[in-house]
Amino acid sequence: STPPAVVTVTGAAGHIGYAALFRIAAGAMLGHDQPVRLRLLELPGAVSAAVGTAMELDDGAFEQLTSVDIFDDARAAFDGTDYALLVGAKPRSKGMERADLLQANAAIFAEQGAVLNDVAGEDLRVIVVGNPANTNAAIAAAHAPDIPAERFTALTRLDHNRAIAQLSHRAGCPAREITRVSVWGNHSASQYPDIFHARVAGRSGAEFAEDRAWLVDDFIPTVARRGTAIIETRGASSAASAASATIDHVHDWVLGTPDGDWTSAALPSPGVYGVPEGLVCSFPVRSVGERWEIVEGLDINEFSRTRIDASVAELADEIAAVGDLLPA
Ligand code: NAX
Repeated sequence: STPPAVVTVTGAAGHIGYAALFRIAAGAMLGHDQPVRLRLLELPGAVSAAVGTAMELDDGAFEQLTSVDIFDDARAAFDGTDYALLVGAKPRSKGMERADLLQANAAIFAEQGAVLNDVAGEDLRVIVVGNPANTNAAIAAAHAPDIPAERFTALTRLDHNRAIAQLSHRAGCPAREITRVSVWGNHSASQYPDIFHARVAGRSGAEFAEDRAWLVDDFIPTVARRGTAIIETRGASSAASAASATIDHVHDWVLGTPDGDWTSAALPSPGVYGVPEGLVCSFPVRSVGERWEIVEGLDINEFSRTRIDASVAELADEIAAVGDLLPA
């Protein structure tokens, strides 16, 4: 029988963790035939909430859920892990500057990267969800010298899915008829959802992009500011959609992207598309043989270039702001 995969979820008692765990247990992430051992990592004050979540997981009687263990110690939670879903992060509090938020989280992810380096399984895959996700992933990778940098990724699949949803409304077609959308850059308001290479129910995405007023004043800002719109409308930040996108990301990484399509994920740049090496930047990607491959050779027009460059400049600024937490 298939040996169980070890999945560690940090911030497991938070909103995204709560929504993700039940779908992971049900097989949505790694497949319905893959047994899973769940490890929940929380801050000491939230351990009781995690224990309650574990009781509910128990009550799901999931066929492939082998065990659920709860930790407030990263070393124990990451020991031998195959998948690290790094969701837990320090939220921005009132009056906190962005630079302070970057620093506080950089410290968390530096430590988690170092611990993963010491104790994680041979075949570790990491997805950072906690914000600022791209830079947190870069910091974790920098503190894990023995793990290939490409194993550290950050979530921009939610932005990708949001772009598909908006385009499907515009085109009046179902989401499944839209392929080859690309999200470039940072998971922030500077991100660039690119439809120039998309296929939309048999038409080219570039046709829709010809309506520049819609593209610039509607589509791009709606996708990039969707998180804020959700907070304003729902009264709480995106949780189930973020959990769903996290599951999509790992699912496609392990089980492959569909033929003829690609998705978006933030990965350490190998120096392609003018993105400096090492910045964790969102690219169009395919998964082949359980490895992300950046879709190369796309023609980047002037409009796209300017927007990609702006988001990449923001990523470079973030890294500069936490520079003292990067190993020399
Ligand atoms: P919650 O505040 O509901 O949950 C976060 C949990 O993490 C808390 O239970 C907290 O105790 C725990 N935690 C904090 N520091 C920890 C640490 N060092 N080790 C272990 N656990 C720790 O937030 P939630 O709504 O679940 O969001 C989690 C993160 O996802 C936030 O940083 C949020 O900004 C980020 N998001 C990222 C998205 C993306 O697309 N990349 C979209 C959704 C979301 O905004």
